Amino acid sequence: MASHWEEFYSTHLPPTDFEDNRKLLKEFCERHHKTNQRIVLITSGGTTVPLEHNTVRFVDNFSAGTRGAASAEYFLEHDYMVIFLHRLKSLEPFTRHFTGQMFLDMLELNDRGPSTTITVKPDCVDIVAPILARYKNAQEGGRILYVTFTSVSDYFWLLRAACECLAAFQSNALLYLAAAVSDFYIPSSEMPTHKIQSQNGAPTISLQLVPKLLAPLVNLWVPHAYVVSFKLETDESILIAKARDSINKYKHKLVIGNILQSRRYRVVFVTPQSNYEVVLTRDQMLNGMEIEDSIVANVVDSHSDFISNLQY
Ligand code: PAZ
Repeated sequence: MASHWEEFYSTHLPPTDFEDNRKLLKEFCERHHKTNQRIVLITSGGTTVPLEHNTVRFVDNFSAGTRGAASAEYFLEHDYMVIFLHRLKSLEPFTRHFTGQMFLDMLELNDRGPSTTITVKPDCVDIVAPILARYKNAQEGGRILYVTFTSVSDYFWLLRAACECLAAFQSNALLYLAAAVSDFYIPSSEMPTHKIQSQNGAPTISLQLVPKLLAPLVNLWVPHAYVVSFKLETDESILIAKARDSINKYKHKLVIGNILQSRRYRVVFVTPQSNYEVVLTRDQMLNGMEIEDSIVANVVDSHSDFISNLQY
């Protein structure tokens, strides 16, 4: 009998641009594998659960993509190659610093004379220049690949395709699963084709459990990689127990637990042996430090230990 996750793939079609993305993933991984680089797959943002095949309405998952986008920048600073698998239109590395009208407010339009020029306002140069330099460095060195998903089904297909390409990196591959993935969905076969009509009365929507992909991911797809998952809770009293359940069940290396309201300044690292907190002080926050800087530094250290322990 097929397992729950196998059945999911056999009953849900890949996204329309799947083959293009698979090619990009393959090319990116092959290029960096040749030079023996460390590579991280970051998943970021929330998945949707469509209510109709021609989707007008969907159930969404909470996540702005801040954790994933900020972490991508820090992994690049630690010389990792980055696959940034993220929800379409969620926050991205580098551009995340200029949301809304902010970027336009930093520009000056000079339309005197024969030609129009646009410049960065002198007092904004110190803000834009270092971010632009890091962006160009990552972009021009081909060190980051952006791949997008929207629905939970898109995410599943792309996650497996990325893992297939990452397997060759063995222990040099790090998976940093920060996306907020739906736990419930409507199977394709039970979804109406067209927009649900209100004249038929309030619909009764029955959701089913999504398969847990951590099991095949850890055991079959990337068995030699360093796998880190995140766990979000709203009830502090169950956070560590849930994180520990996850690590005991899936046997990966690390679960990073966080509480919705405090996730910007406190997380807890749960390993098979211990748990410890990573916290940002008020002063550090006021000085513009981000918790992802410390999270990534800790994860990189643990990944390095993991690699060196394999060599002895
Ligand atoms: O994207 P964001 O910065 O607003 O939030 C990050 C997060 C809370 C989604 C992430 O840290 C996380 O916990 N992801 C896993 C969520 C889950 O338990 O499925």
